[in-house]
Amino acid sequence: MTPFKPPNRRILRYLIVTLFIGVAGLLSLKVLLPGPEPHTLILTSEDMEFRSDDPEPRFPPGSRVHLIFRNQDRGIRHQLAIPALEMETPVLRSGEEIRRTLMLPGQDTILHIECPLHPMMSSRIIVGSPGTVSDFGRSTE
Ligand SMILES: [Cu+2]
Repeated sequence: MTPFKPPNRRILRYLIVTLFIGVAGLLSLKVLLPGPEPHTLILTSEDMEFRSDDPEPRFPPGSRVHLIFRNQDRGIRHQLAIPALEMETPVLRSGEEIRRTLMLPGQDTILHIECPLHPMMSSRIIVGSPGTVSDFGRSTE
């Protein structure tokens, strides 16, 4: 019977340390390198609708978007959710505003925006040039 040979601990430790340094290096590069300027999207809720200056906001895949959501509906609470990004704001009272940074998917798609309190409210963000590309499970008609 051959005796059990434990793995060489020095080699193991060397591999773990190398891996750790590599990952740390990559992470710091990502933090230090200036990425593309984030985009800004201002959405408001008015008269039970989502509104923005651009009725069909479009951003490149993988971009970072600073979302500003303002509830401008008098006396009505609203919420903003983007299910495909698993993102949901708290319920905003009239006059309240919230900011979120969104990381858009890396592929062309359409992100649907909803108000969980009012199913008739909807909007969308176009990512890239989706055409008939799947938009996370919903048909693009
Ligand atoms: Cu609403």
